[in-house]
This record gives sequence, C-alpha cells and structure tokens, in this order.
Amino acid sequence: MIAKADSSGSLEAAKVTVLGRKSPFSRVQRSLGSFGPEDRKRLGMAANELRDALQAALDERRRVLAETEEARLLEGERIDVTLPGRRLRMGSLHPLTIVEDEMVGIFTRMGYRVEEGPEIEDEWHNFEALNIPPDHPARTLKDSLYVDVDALLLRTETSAVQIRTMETQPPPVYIVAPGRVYRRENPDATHGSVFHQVEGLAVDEGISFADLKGTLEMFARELFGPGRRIRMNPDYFPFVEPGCQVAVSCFKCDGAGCAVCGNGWIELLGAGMVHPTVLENCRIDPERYTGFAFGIGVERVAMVRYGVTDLRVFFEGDVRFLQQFQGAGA
Ligand code: FA5
Repeated sequence: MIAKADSSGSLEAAKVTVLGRKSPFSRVQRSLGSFGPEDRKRLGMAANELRDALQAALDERRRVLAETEEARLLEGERIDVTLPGRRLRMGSLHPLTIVEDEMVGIFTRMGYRVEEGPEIEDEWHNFEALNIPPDHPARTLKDSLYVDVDALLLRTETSAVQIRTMETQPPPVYIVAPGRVYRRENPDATHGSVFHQVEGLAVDEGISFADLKGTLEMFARELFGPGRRIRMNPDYFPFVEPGCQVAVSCFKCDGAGCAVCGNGWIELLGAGMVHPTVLENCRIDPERYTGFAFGIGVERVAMVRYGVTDLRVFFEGDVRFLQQFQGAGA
C-alpha cells in the first residue's frame, strides 16, 4: 500500500491506514496492557520494530515521491537554448506622424516653439476672433461639425491656436501648432473630413511679407530638397491681409508637369499677413506689431512625400500599407 502510493495525498492516507488510531497496529498496542509482563515486553518490542519499519517505508516513499515531483517540474521548465528566438513584431510610427514630426522639426530648428490647442473649440477662437463673419459659410452646419452644447464645435482649422497663443503671450511670438481638424466634407482622394494641419504664427516688430516668403521657401527646401521654388497665388482668408495659396515646384518634374503634380506645382498651404483686426482682437497693437501665419495640410505633404494618390489609405489602418514605414521617422 505504501509502495503503491503515487502522491503525497495517497501516502498520507496509507499512513493513517497502517499507523493511525483505527489501524490494527494501534489496536495491538492498546491491548498490550492485558498481557503478562513477559509477553508484554516481547510483544511491545515487536510492535516497536514493526512501527519503525513502517515509518521507514513511509519516509522512503515520501523521498521517492518528492524526487519524482521535482524531476517532473524540471522537465516541464526545461529550456532548449539552441532553439531560435521568437521575433517580436515591431510597430512603427504612422506616416502622418513621421511627416508631421519632420515639418515641426524644420520650424523648431528655426526657433519656433510648439503650441497645442483643444480639438473642441468655441466659436470665438475658431471664427469670431479670426475675423470670420457670422454669415460665412464655414460657420454653418453645412461645413462644420458642432457639438450640441454652448456653440462648441470640432475645430475646422488649427488657426484657432493663433488666437489662444496671442491672447496669453505678448509678442514676440514664434509658434507652430500641429493638430487634427474636422470639416463636414464629402471625403474623396484629396479631402478627408478629419485631417491634420501644422499652423505657423510669427508676430514681432517689423515682420514683412518677405519674411513669410523666405520662411516658406526655407521650409520647402528642407522638406523637398534644395532646388525647390515656391509659388504664391493671391487667395482670401478673413484672418489675413494679404492672403495667398502656396505651392511648391514638383520635386519629380521640377515644374514641367507630371503624374505626381499635374501642372508642375503642388498646393500645400494657405498663408498671409495677420489681419490687424485679429491682432486687435488679441489686444496686440497693430501699429507696433505685424505678423504672418500659415496652415499646412499634413496629409497633402505626406501624399507627395510617399507618392500616395488617395489620402484615405492613411486612415484605413491596413497593416500591409503601414508596415512599409517600419524603421522610418524618429
Ligand atoms: C486653412 O485652413 C487656413 N486656416 C490656412 C491658413 C492659415 C491661411 C493661416 C492663412 C493663414 P485651407 O482650408 O485652404 O486653409 O486649408 C489649408 C491646407 O489644409 C490646404 O492647403 C490643404 O493642404 C489642407 N486641407 C484643406 N482641406 C483639406 C481636406 N478636406 N483634407 C485634407 N487636407 C485638407
């Protein structure tokens, strides 16, 4: 019985059976008193020998069981150090993050600071302070996504951060504000209803349109290569005067026209000189200070950079697309 015990539980049960209070052995021990002195002595000695033998058998079995148990544990935990390691699947930065970091990096190297603003904005920062009148189409439900509380909306452009910065910091101001913006758009290959912009703002004494042009030229050359030229076409934004759309000469065909650009130029951003009314809205004296601002579309830059023809792939989360950027970026 002892030899057959295959676990510490069954060994304990065997011990109770052979040596426990109800065992034949205990009954013999209890009956010793009824024998005469000679027999009691003889029987007592025999009983002690038997108990010692049983105890020794139990101890031996316990030792064997413990050894087997340990061998089983060791076997289970055995490591074959000669097997090849399992590779961890590395993630990668999203292409939009890579491009945004690169764009912000160019400006911080020129001395700009990074600012951030909330994605849920009020009408003052998103429209009114930016000189966008109440009847402007951008302010309607047709173009903007309102959160139904106290005229809050998902910001339609990072320009709102211009206001938040100028309201809280006296000039000189040199900031870039990267972030997500939202518009009620019918998404197509070049328009998302959620997309990203990098806003820039410089306000100081004596800033001119030439500073804006030089800064954007520098930016385009850092981003797309030293041979790039920029083209500025007049455009209207209520918060700048004068305002312009800025395109960069195509890095592939250098302005001749090709499949990447169409007509030789790639439209990247809106820009202009900060409107005096906007400075006044932020209690900055337009007689003393001037400034420029710009807003660059991150998806558009990423499309050009990676030869992507439909910006919706940036948001689909398809790993086959995303893993091509493994190892790129910071
Ligand atoms: C603006 O949003 C202005 N706030 C830019 C600006 C800032 C002008 C400061 C003057 C001074 P616009 O709507 O054109 O302008 O957008 C700016 C850039 O964002 C565009 O050049 C384009 O690159 C990108 N963009 C605009 N709409 C979309 C869209 N639906 N999907 C993806 N990118 C877009």
